Amino acid sequence: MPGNNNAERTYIMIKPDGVQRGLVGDIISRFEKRGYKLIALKMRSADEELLRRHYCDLTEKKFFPSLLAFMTSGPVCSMVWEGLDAVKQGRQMLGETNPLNSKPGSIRGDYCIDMGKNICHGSDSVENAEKEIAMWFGEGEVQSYVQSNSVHIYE
Ligand code: IDP
Ligand code: MG
Repeated sequence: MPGNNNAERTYIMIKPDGVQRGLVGDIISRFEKRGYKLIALKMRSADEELLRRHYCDLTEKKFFPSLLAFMTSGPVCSMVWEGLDAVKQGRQMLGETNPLNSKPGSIRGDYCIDMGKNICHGSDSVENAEKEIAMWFGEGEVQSYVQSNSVHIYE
């Protein structure tokens, strides 16, 4: 429903370390249990061209080559979650970029210790979320459906 706050969308990605460590199910489960609606999901191996677009604000950083090597080291799991404040809540659920600053209870705060292997990505603004969704998913890959339990999730 356009114009409806409950329809905010965010792009969440489980990075190659999270896939290898078997955390896909747990991460999906956290978003499901929170009440968010899963509207797209797939695995893929990202190439350099896509990652340069995805991380366009970071390409000049010293750590970018190692980020690129890490992100192309194996498949990622891409998701779109929809719901109230999905972008900000998604970031809260992920934790801080540096796991040292991530509170226990967050994904990074529970599962990782190194900034270069921090398990997951979440969009940092509604605008970037829409860009990232369009980058990682094609038309028709994002579903539109009524979440039947929404009356128990929203006032
Ligand atoms: P975010 O993932 O929390 O949004 P960004 O600043 O957008 O953080 O950085 C993207 C990713 O680049 C981080 O999640 C992390 O994997 C990596 N990264 C960011 N800063 C550093 C750093 O200083 N050293 C190593 N890797 C970094
Ligand atoms: Mg970021």
